[in-house]
Amino acid sequence: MPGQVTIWTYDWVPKAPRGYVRDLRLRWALEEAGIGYAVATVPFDDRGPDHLARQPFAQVPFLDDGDIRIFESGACLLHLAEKSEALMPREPQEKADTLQWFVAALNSVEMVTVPWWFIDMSGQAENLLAGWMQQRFERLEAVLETREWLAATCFTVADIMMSDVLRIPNDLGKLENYPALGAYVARSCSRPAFRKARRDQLAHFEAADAAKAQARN
Ligand SMILES: N[C@@H](CCC(=O)N[C@@H](CS)C(=O)NCC(=O)O)C(=O)O
Repeated sequence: MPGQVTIWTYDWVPKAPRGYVRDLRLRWALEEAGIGYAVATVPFDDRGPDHLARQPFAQVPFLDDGDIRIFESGACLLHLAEKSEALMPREPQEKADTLQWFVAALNSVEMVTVPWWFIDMSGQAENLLAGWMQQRFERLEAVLETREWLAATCFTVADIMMSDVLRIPNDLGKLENYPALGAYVARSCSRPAFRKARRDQLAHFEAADAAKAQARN
């Protein structure tokens, strides 16, 4: 459908990742921008060639925007940011600030936090990435002690990405020694757009549970 924005996610996931599946980043951005969207699904259990044709690692999310198809949550968010100043200012320096912090969220913070988290989940006594992750948090703490949002003087898509990246360490208690970071995540996650995005994702997977239960009966 021309102009229709569709977020693709899984039809179902286990309980643990609910509320964290990265389609939430796209939902959040679209809610912030006030752009309507639909949600479509691919099977979680049986990832076939149609899914691989859209996302070569058989992951989610990916996005349709009319005839445009795009995968990687970061690429999808930057694509959406082109559609709305609510996500990225148009003034050149403010736009550059937004882009640098957006990439820093992925390439300097998430590239440490996700491997740290996987090692943490494996139950290893010592997590060799802990010190590196703390260094990143210390530097970011110094930045966020001085301002409300990362780029420009307003909330941008860089804050969606950075806050979402920080949510997992925050929820695991790893930001307790970083009050500015903790307050930043709380500030971001208290936004109505985030709350709706999270609520809708949880409802999506709860509906999938109900459909599965009905199919069994
Ligand atoms: N870099 C990718 C990562 C996507 C990703 O890790 N997706 C998760 C859900 S949040 C997934 O599909 N996990 C299942 C898997 O990797 O098999 C992005 O940001 O879109």
